[in-house]
Amino acid sequence: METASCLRFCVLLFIVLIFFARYWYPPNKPGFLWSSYNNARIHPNLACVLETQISKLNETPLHPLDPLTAQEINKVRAILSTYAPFSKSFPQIHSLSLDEPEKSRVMDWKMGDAFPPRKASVIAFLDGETHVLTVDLDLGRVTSYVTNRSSGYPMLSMDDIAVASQVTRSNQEVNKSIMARGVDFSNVACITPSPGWFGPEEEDRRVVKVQCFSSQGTPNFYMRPIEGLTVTVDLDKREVVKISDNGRGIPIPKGTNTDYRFTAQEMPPEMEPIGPISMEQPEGPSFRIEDGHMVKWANWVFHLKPDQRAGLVISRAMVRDSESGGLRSVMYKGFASELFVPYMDPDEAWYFKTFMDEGEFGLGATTMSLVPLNDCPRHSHYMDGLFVSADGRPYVQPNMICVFERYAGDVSWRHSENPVNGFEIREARPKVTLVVRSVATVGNYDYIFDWEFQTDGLIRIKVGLSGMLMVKGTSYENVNQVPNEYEMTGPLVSENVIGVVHDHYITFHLDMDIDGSNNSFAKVNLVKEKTVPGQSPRKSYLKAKRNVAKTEDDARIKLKLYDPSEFHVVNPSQRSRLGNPTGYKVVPGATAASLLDLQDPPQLRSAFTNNQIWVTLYNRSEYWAGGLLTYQSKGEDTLAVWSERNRPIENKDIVLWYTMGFHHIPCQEDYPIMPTVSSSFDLKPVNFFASNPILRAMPNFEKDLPVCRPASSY
Ligand SMILES: *[C@@H]1O[C@H](CO)[C@@H](O)[C@H](O)[C@H]1NC(C)=O
Ligand SMILES: *[C@@H]1O[C@H](CO)[C@@H](O)[C@H](O)[C@H]1NC(C)=O
Ligand SMILES: *[C@@H]1O[C@H](CO)[C@@H](O)[C@H](O)[C@H]1NC(C)=O
Ligand SMILES: *[C@@H]1O[C@H](CO)[C@@H](O)[C@H](O)[C@H]1NC(C)=O
Ligand SMILES: [Cu+2]
Repeated sequence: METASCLRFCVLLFIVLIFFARYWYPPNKPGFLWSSYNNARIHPNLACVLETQISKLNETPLHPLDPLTAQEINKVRAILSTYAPFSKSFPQIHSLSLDEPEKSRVMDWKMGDAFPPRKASVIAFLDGETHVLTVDLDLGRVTSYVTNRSSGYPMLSMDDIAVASQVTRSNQEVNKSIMARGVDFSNVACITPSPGWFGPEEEDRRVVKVQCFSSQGTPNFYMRPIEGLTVTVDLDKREVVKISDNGRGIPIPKGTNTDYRFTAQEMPPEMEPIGPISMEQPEGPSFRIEDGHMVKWANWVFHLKPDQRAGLVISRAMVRDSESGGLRSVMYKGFASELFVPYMDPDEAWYFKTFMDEGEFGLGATTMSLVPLNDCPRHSHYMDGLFVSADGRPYVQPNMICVFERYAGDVSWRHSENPVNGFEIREARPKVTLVVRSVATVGNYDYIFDWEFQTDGLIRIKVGLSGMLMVKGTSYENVNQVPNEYEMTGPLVSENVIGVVHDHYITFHLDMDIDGSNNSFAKVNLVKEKTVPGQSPRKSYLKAKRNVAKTEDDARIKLKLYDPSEFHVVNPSQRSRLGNPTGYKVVPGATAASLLDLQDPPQLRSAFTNNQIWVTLYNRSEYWAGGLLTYQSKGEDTLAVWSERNRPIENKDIVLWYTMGFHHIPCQEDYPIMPTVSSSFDLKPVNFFASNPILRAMPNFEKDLPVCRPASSY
């Protein structure tokens, strides 16, 4: 029986593996030793299965939160083209996505009910003006619009990036400067860093910086900067407004051994080979994705969708009560709201590198297809994004999210009992989780976003950083040539290459709805108590003191190791059998805080990183921590500004914001591509369940796990 089921999968796999073998290991690859090593890893008789579940885009929405369909996007485009302000020329579309219905409408909606009106939220740009519009698809017209909402501009479109690159390449002065450094123009790759905002000089027009690299001899051009050459391009006039060129004496790093592609490796790794490895699921995965977007797994149900700006959005996350079996609300909506990456170098070619990658470039827009079996394991389900290009037409971003079950060999709970007490007990339960993953590749950097759901009710949000450092060219080849190492803005990571010190901050919008919308935020502070003489042999102990935040001011949290607290979102009107309010706590992981001057322009724009935790009153206009229009913004529309209103937040519909931070001092191992560095934080039930919700979880039994072996051994 077991053998038969293994064999069934085997045939399919065999075919797929042959295909893969041709793809991964081209027959004419150089390096004899290495290719025979590779071939040893292809075992044509292995009995397992490769099963890629390809998503199908819905033709009609099936849930009020479902993204706009291709038909709906086309309809919005048609409505916009007859809209009076756009009658002369169609604007550039920088964002076009579902305008979600009011929360209460979504929460009341049940399968089979009529839909709340389908609306689109559009950010368009025409003749120097930003138009923020709402289009009602049922009424067939624009129902609300504003122009120039705040200082900033919309997310760059792919067209903008193409324009910037083309304008730069056709500039004679740039051409001359690049040729003067001995770089052949056909081997030049340019990137388009956003300019940030640094006062009046670049205000009132959309600009982008352009910097170029030599791609001669390597696809990893990031490691070969043409240092000091920065071109400022006006995106709308399509012209160069400034060229700063002060790095001519700096050599372009050689870029030897920087090609990271598997096919370019000529030597095997210096280690014992690891055999093929994968998780077995003899009966296939246990999750379902219904109607394209509803994910159902174990005790969890949630809505999942791709988003051009946020990457992925989790909505209506509900967990089944371990006693009653009823579904209970945990989180109405969760997503990465902004990503701030300031580089620590005041030079002319570096000072502006203070990216707000999400509002400036988009985490979904920069997401590319995941690599099966490597980005996501076997049995993953892949979901496509349907996004909108600058001309207002839909396009598919294929396989941009994957969903899979993870068994990493961990234990979800266990105990063994010492026989001295009269019991011979060894109980352990395997930990299986469900992961939702997408990876944004914002230029050189890759951000791996994981939302991991556990059966004990915990949600772990994890971000992994990989890809390429943004490096700076230098004339130094060795630290012994450097008169004063502290004068460099980062360590030497290769000859003529400095890895500039920088930070990464990812701010999450977490609209917690614990058993309903009206929640409170409580700090549970550990306080050191001292005993009075004679009371106890102890001198000191800790007590937990609960403080419920009344206003937004009370909920701005800076983490402190020596003044620790837990941070609970509770529903004060939903009490457990014991009278405790039901809740979830946010549990910070390894993190970092921004140390920039609070008045430094990048920090003003990213003031949402001034605290690690904030709680705000729910407001459907307050989704993007760095503001709706982030590009070149001055910081008047950030989470920090909203929180200043100091609204009451006790027993209200509230939103929790958490910022995860990384300080990054590069090192040699980050060159030429970084091994993933990650951090996470948890949303963990606290007095939410009556007791351990996975007490009755099943152990693994040998009989349920047939072992796949090479077919020749049967
Ligand atoms: C919007 O900004 C543009 C460019 O700065 C300006 O010409 C226009 O008058 C502004 N429109 C409004 C309504 O403020
Ligand atoms: C750069 O300048 C050289 C010499 O003037 C010219 O031959 C070449 O076509 C130019 N390249 C581009 C891309 O404009
Ligand atoms: C939440 O509280 C408000 C009063 O602050 C009340 O009007 C509203 O009905 C409550 N909502 C729910 C879902 O209980
Ligand atoms: C909701 O947010 C917008 C944008 O920040 C703001 O203008 C509006 O006053 C807010 N509404 C409330 C009730 O706070
Ligand atoms: Cu980094």
